Amino acid sequence: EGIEACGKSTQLQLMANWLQGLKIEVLVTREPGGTDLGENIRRLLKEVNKSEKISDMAELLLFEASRSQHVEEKILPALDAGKIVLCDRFYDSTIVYQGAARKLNINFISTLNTFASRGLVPDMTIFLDIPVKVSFERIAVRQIGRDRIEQEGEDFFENVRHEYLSLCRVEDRFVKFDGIGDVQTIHEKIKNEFTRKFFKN
Ligand code: Z5A
Repeated sequence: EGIEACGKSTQLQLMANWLQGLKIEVLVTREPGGTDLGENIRRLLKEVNKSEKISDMAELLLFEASRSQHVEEKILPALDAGKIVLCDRFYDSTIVYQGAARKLNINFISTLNTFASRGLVPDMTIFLDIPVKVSFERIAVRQIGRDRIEQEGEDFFENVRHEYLSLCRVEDRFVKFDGIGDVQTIHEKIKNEFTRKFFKN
């Protein structure tokens, strides 16, 4: 989890490579997306459509629809098969983006999250923390333009980051890492924490 361009996808792929090197089966997936339906919803949510604004509530329900399909079609079967599921964003993104930033009711979102995910709770949630300024700088050097949500202003992402930091304080499954610094060094720190938590008694 984290604000845009915090390095989630980079670190997730490094973790997948490491685990696969240990002959551990992993499912690498993402939200929104992860299934055909979810990837279609993802396109709808990311595209900038100047003629129609997606309402905040419709946006929330689209994220939850993607999640519901994802959990049923991909995540639960992978867990049943004994795989480790590495997911780029999960329902905490809905708490911070649709709850803290869009200002929809967080208790209601928690209920929807539980419903859409069939009560699943991640064993560990990694939060990569970077300042909003750094996020904007990383997005600016990227070749692709800003998607619909990325076009929100600085205050929006400050609220997102602030809520992630609050979650880190209250949810035991959250582990916070500094997302600034050398990619490999961050990977080593995540790997060490993962090893401590899951591979040592
Ligand atoms: N969203 C929501 O609102 N509600 C929900 O319930 C869910 C999602 C599930 C999904 O976007 C959007 O949906 C997202 C939240 C919302 N919206 N926004 N805005 P996404 O998943 O496609 O993309 P993203 O979350 O915005 O992240 P990203 O752009 O894909 O970036 P990332 O995965 O965090 O980082 P990265 O791709 O690994 O790296 C980004 C760049 O930084 C890249 O050029 C790297 O080379 C560079 N990088 C990575 N690590 C470093 C370090 N350590 N130093 C320097 N540069 C680095």
